[in-house]
Amino acid sequence: MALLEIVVPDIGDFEEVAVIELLVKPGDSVKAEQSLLTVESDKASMEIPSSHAGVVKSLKVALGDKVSKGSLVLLLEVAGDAAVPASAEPAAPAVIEQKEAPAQVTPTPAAISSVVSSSGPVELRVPDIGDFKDVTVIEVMVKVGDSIKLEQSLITVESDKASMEIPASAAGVIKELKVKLGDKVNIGDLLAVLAGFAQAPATPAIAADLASKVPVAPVNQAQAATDSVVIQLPAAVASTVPAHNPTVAPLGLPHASPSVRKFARELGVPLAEIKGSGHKGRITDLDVQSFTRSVMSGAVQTALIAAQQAAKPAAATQAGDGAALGLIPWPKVDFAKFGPIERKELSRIKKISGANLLRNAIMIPAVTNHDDADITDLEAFRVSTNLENEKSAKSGNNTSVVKVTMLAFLIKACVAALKKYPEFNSSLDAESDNSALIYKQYYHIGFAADTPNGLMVPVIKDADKKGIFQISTEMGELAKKARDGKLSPTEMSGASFTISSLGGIGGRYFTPIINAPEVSILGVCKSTIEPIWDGKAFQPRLMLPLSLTWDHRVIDGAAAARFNVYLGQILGDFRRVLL
Ligand code: CAO
Repeated sequence: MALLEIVVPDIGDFEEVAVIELLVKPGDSVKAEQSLLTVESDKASMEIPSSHAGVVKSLKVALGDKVSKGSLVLLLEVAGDAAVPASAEPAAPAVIEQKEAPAQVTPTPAAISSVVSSSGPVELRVPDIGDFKDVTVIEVMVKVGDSIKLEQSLITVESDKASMEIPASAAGVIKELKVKLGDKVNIGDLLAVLAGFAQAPATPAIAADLASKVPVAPVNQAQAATDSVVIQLPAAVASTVPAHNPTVAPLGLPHASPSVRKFARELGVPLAEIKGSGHKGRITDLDVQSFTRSVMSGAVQTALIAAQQAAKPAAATQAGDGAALGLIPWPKVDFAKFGPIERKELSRIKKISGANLLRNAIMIPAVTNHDDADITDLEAFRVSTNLENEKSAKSGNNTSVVKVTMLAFLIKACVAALKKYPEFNSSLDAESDNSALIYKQYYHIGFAADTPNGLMVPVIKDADKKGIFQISTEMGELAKKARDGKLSPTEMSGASFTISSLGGIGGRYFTPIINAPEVSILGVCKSTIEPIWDGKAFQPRLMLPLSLTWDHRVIDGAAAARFNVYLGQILGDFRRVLL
């Protein structure tokens, strides 16, 4: 085994670009060419892939860090030793090969001057876009007759790993458009013909800027003699499209081009909340505009009311001053005036989950039903099962002792209730503006885990097919991973229902926030012995407080009450599952 330093390769003109997404963590096995992180400048984002297969030993960058060519990204443990250098320069094999970065073509001064002085029709062709071949046009941002500016994006192309915006190297009016949605393009393909340089840059300063940013192919002699000038477009800028990858956690980047992301950032619009109307659900600038309009026009009135009710200090930190929702500004207080204070940055998890919680609290018309389940017999069974296990372990009959937890029984009971009331295991179909319900035929149950860094929700997949022992084992492993910060995105995604248990801590009832796009969540608190009237006398029974929050767009109050009653009946007597 050898340790390899992975550094940022030559990424062209990009300097001091921000790390906006970490796609791996220590302990992860990565394949060669697997993406490690995403960086973003104001114009583009790109994934930095690994040149080697190996295991991530440690990360050397954090979200928000600024990196440039040569910055150390991570240490990778790779098989073999002598063949691998301990530290690799960008050009060395340890880093992403040059071909992975946007190709750079150095323009000649002659080429530049021919660009800026020509006034005839101009053919715009696909530049050298590295290894990308037969990439699909997924967005055409211009049309015939459009006056385009220098560097305005013309089209977006997409491979299975990345999307690229192709900007214009010259200003002018589009006379002919040679590509349409769905076309496959390659280097050199003709994209459009400009009717001359209506606003061609002419000053030396702009020409110099062109020289640094716009690679221009040598002018073809034959064409130079005519009015047409063949211009090679700037090297493509790559943007990641992780939304296509089902294993990526819901916190991945929305499916949008860099310019749309920039536009959204400028307006303070959270892209994650926008439903894209473009190809494959891609978010366009029109989507960003209409989202902004709907917020400003009060179309999310319900949301505003909920926001006013739910506004808490933590919410303000996640949503700026609330102005985007039309709320009065959040009070900014100089607390130091009143006494000693200490400021501590929120953890990354808190920042991310805070934004999600705020969105869910605002967007979902949520109601919570409280009920109690009599778990006297179930708890007795759980305790005796654990005792039997321990005994059998001591006598050497059972080497792997699994502690059976109440949460494991709750998961099984919830699966039974979800089967009986399937709308609780559904999601609104965002693709059709919430006009349909998607009923899931799988039962992946998320459970909230308290970790030193904040709340995480690992998921027990296919809980309907697993027994109590297996669920208890998996839960123990996932909860440990959550506390150690080692959960993978896959282990946190795909839940169809969530349980938040505060049973081990205390309290009576609470109002959990739905984990969108799920439509309900069960909160569980500490069970206590209570006097329950059996018709003749009060009996001491162990009662478990349940708090079921549900989305009123999907579920009615009566259904929620039935779900809780049924859940209580199952927890009271699991044999009912068989009925
Ligand atoms: N009532 C009474 N006691 C309970 C109970 C309940 N409902 N649930 C668990 N307990 C007891 C258990 O019996 C156990 O006691 P012993 O140590 O004496 O055996 C103890 O609490 C710990 O229980 P456990 O090991 O079974 O753990 P758990 O399944 O309750 O919890 C986990 C696991 C990951 C859910 C928990 O560690 C956790 O993180 N809980 C917090 C979740 C949270 O933060 N929710 C809020 C989300 S909204 O902000």
